[in-house]
Amino acid sequence: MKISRVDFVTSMASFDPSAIKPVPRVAVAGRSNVGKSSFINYFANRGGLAKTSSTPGKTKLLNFFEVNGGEFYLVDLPGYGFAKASDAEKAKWAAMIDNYLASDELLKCVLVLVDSRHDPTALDRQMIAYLHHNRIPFFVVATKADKLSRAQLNRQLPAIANAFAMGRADITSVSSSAKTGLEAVLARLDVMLSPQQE
Ligand SMILES: Nc1nc2c(ncn2[C@@H]2O[C@H](COP(=O)(O)OP(=O)(O)OP(=O)(O)O)[C@@H](O)[C@H]2O)c(=O)[nH]1
Ligand SMILES: [Mg+2]
Repeated sequence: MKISRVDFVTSMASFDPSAIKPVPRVAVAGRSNVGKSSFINYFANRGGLAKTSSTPGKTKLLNFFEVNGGEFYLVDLPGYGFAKASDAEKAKWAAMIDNYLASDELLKCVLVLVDSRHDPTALDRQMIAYLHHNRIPFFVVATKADKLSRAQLNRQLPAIANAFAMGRADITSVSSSAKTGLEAVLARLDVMLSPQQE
């Protein structure tokens, strides 16, 4: 797949399919601060398209980005597990994510981002279990690969796969700051978005 352009379209607090085109959606999910919005900027090759922050809890709405003038949408989701959020805020974000994932009939795939430096959290495992249970295709993308040496990555990626009861081949790693790893993600998306998958 070739990405020629990515444009921000709209933000929503609750999912309204009538506000966007009826084309496939690929959502980007993961813990707060894991690098979802940065990944979207890397994907778009456009810094500043999705708002990022070193402070967790930056993305607070569902943000829709149109790829290649309407081939599909990338959906930047609020992060889960933001420790400093109030219980009310956590519940609101969890409901927003759940409402979206459960109701978008054109959702083709979820990229579950995890930090390559850390073992997955209980919330990450919950997300994977949720996607399994709801039969939503997904794959895991380990972020911030630039923070680890090749040797460390070679240890950490199998550990992450293991924590999710997946194979090592089910995980790819990216660095949005060093701009590495996108090709492998795009190759998987090609498969996920191919008409045979419908
Ligand atoms: N070194 C490095 N830092 C990264 C990378 N990706 C993101 N970051 C940093 O991680 C922090 C969080 O990035 P965001 O993209 O805002 O994370 P997010 O998952 O969208 O966070 P929320 O919207 O709060 O859920 C920022 O300080 C980014 O600069 C990466 O590949 N390498
Ligand atoms: Mg974000």
